Amino acid sequence: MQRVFSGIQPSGIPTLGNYLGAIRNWVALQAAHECLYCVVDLHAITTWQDPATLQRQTRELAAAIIACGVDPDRHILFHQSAVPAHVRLAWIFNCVARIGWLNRMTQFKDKAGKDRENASAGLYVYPDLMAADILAYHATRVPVGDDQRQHLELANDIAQKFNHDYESAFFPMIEPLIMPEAARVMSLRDGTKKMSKSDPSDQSRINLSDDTDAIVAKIRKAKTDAEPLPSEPQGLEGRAEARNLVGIYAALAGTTPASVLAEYGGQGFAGFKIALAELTVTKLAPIAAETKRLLAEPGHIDRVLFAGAARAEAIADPIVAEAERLVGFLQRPAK
Ligand code: AQP
Repeated sequence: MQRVFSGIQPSGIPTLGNYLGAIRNWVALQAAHECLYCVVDLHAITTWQDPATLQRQTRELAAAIIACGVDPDRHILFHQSAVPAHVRLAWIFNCVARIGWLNRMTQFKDKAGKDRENASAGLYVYPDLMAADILAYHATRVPVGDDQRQHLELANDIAQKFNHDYESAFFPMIEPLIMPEAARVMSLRDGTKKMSKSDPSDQSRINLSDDTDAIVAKIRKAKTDAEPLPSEPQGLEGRAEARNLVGIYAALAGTTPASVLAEYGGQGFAGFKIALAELTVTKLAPIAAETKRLLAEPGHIDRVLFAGAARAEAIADPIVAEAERLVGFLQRPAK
């Protein structure tokens, strides 16, 4: 059975983008894979996180992932900081990856913005830690949103260079699993910007914890243009906001933009937005309710995460110990 690894940062409340681009696929993959899903708190602190908020968001995110349908008994759900193998391997990968490779990462450029000199060193080497997250488990299948494709290519470059430098075939190649519909959900305020849980504007995103009123209001106010919806997907060219809303509808309904437009093409946005809000509420309300229920039981989420971490460590430890042996680090003597 192939091993799947994927992670999500506790840097805010998970959004519809995280759900459609990642978590929904995580749930589906459980049927035929061995899955490790990780709340990547080490990644989150590459940008400033208030400590108390980080703790709360780590629990809330884990609860939301379970509420979406990830099964922490049959698969493994854990938080990254509880498994030191990630950092051990990331350091080796910092020494394998080339500065020129990291310089090409568009996510660093986006997140660091104009003030690059003031970005954390952690943000710069983020892709090395991400490669370690996956390769510490010899995972080969990684479900991510389209925005993470470049990082996975870099992870494969790192694996290849490690294998070459240390004359081994130790690390396998990774295959990104990117679902075509709504692989990239965009901001409700700007169709050219990704929907992000850390966007300063709450109106730009739908949070998995939003109630019906909030969802309806955000979709009603979502930016659109003055034209009616086109009858075919080609008509969405150059209309980023319209394309985004149609893409979200198609992804939530499990259909294609073409069939959404076959139904709504020629109409204005008002009616379409009502239908989209209804669909979104139907899909997200049960998730929000279950998240709330899970969080009401004190200590439960922590117990789930630490139990997952112990099982994750049992897989990662021998793999990372072997990487360290290949590098030339002394091995712990047998007792
Ligand atoms: N807008 C999106 N559309 C599709 N997929 C998305 N993902 C995130 N945003 C979208 C996918 O969610 C997974 C987890 O992402 P992450 O939390 O590790 O980091 P991110 O990609 O940087 O997500 P955010 O929401 O934008 O977080 P912040 O605001 O903290 O930077 C990934 O698989 C990602 O593709």
